[in-house]
Amino acid sequence: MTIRVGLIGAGIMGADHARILSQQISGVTLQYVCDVDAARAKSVADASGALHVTADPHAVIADRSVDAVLIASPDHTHAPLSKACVALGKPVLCEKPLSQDAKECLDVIAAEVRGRKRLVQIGFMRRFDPAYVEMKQALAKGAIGPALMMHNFHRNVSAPSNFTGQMAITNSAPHEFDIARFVLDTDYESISVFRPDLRDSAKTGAPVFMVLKTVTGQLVNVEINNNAAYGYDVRGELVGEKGTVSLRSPIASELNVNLQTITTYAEDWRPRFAEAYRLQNSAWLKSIETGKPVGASAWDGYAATLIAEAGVHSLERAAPVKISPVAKPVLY
Ligand code: ISE
Repeated sequence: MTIRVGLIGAGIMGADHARILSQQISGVTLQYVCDVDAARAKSVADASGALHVTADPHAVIADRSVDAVLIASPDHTHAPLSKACVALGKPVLCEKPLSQDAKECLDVIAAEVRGRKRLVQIGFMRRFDPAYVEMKQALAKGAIGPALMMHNFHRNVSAPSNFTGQMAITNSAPHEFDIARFVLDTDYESISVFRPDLRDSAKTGAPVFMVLKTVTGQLVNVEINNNAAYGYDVRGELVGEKGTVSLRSPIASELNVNLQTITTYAEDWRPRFAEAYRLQNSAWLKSIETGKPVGASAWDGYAATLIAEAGVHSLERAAPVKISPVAKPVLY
């Protein structure tokens, strides 16, 4: 079965998904690359062998030659376009976040509940990262005893000029909010967010340090530093009563020269999580064939956005904020 995909968005992530689908996964063709920037859409289409280019996302979603949709357009378009896919019964892989607004996430959930079918997968690709999978498996089989804490560091080289300090919480941190829920198989009770005084005013967005309590008694801390300068560096350590499990970055080699051992950091998340994206996209396409959803659902997208909203409020109020989700529909 060949699955015909319509790609919406030809920016950093759209181009990378086009590369993954066209070069790393069989049984899939790209019918469309859609972007408001025609030149960018054509460039990605030419590189990936996509058949058509357009600037109209709804034409992509409605086209009968499109079996499934991958949304990699700007964040504010994710929820409306996901809803349009659900309305037409089209499976969709939507890049994170589902929305920056929890209420918008609930609209997508309501559309799926009405259709009685999960069609939306959210692009929390770390759930497919081999290191996080091993971390979750170690906990599940009791290798480290009951989980107590999870430490997370998420550092980018530098933040883009449009990146506000709040986006450390609403754009970057949703990865940690989701992966800690996934690994610990739990939900959050509260979040407290702190920020150090940034000396370099030229940098956009100071680091944030967050402490979350889970409903099952664990502590999760998350440092987001989008101006770390030295490299793209994501670390995680799960602490249990008998031991710990730490992530190891997929470094291919060590250079030994001049009395030194040198390893190199990735410049951004794409090489660091290349295997996670390949496995995520492959699993998504397989789920379309089997009809059995995989990965993060629209509910998981809502959960991450709800935590992010509470995190922004905690930073503003300089106080802990409780997390109060709505009742989870049976569908999830
Ligand atoms: C970006 O949108 C991503 O999703 C990356 O995985 C993350 O590392 C980065 O901080 C985000 O801005």
